[in-house]
Amino acid sequence: MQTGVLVGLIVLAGCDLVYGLHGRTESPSDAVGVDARVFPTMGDVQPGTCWSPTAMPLDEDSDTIADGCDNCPALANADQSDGDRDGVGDVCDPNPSYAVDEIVFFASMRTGSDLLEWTRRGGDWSFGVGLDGTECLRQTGSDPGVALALAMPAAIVGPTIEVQIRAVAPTNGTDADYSSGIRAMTGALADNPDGFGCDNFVLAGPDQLQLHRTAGGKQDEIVTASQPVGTASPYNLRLSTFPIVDGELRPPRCTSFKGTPADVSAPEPTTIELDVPVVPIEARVSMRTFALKADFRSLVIYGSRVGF
Ligand SMILES: [Ca+2]
Ligand SMILES: [Ca+2]
Ligand SMILES: [Ca+2]
Repeated sequence: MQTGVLVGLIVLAGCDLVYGLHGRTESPSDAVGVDARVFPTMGDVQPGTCWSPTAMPLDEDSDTIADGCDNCPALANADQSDGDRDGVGDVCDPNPSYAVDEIVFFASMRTGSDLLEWTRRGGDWSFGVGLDGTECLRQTGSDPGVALALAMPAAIVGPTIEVQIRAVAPTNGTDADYSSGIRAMTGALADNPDGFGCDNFVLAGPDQLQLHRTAGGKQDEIVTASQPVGTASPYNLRLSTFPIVDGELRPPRCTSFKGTPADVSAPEPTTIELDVPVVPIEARVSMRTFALKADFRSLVIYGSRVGF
């Protein structure tokens, strides 16, 4: 995707404040730190509408719908069902009952050029043939104990990040702390800015999914108990910064499930929620590894049409 197109999409994501035909009018009753908001429950995106203004002829999920016209480009959904008509298919919609979501970025990782404009914060990021025999984004850096990140150039409002990751090998041999994951960064581009991260810790015992918060350029303590998710490589990882539940904004949430996107019919989800204040967020998205080589596939970023 070209820079101008991406920036344009992001601008649209942040400025479309009047989207939606039918909204809830009641205020959240028990949310802490959440202002009264109106979230539309029905949009007006017509079936078959292409979300990308540029042609994306590949079909990542092999459901016969080309990526740029697929309302879930990384998950097979030939019927394109979209109950709230916001343009994001039911099976991948971060908020399927509220017409607030949109696809703002997708990279199949098969073309080798999808992420060339992103900023590299260490690591050896390159496109190549991964362990599954297909093209992917590979982080093969050998820096021990260093977060190796690739960050997108501009911020998105209320991002949900979804990616398929396959951990490959540790790079420091003995450290038990190997991880790969995604992050919504609310600070300036730095090695470890403020924001929320969702990592899967692997190769040192049972895989664990952890949602953590960073602040002041330093990673805080893990703010939720980790949960084992079994052997999960490859696994799909999703970080929703502000999911909407029963009409209220909820804290960030990590979800992970095993298998390829085509296996989503039988996911094994693990959901973790944080008891942290819900605040407006406009964040950059990054992918990262820590002392770990990994293959990344099928990056989807959803933005919010709701003005925070
Ligand atoms: Ca498709
Ligand atoms: Ca699809
Ligand atoms: Ca939808």
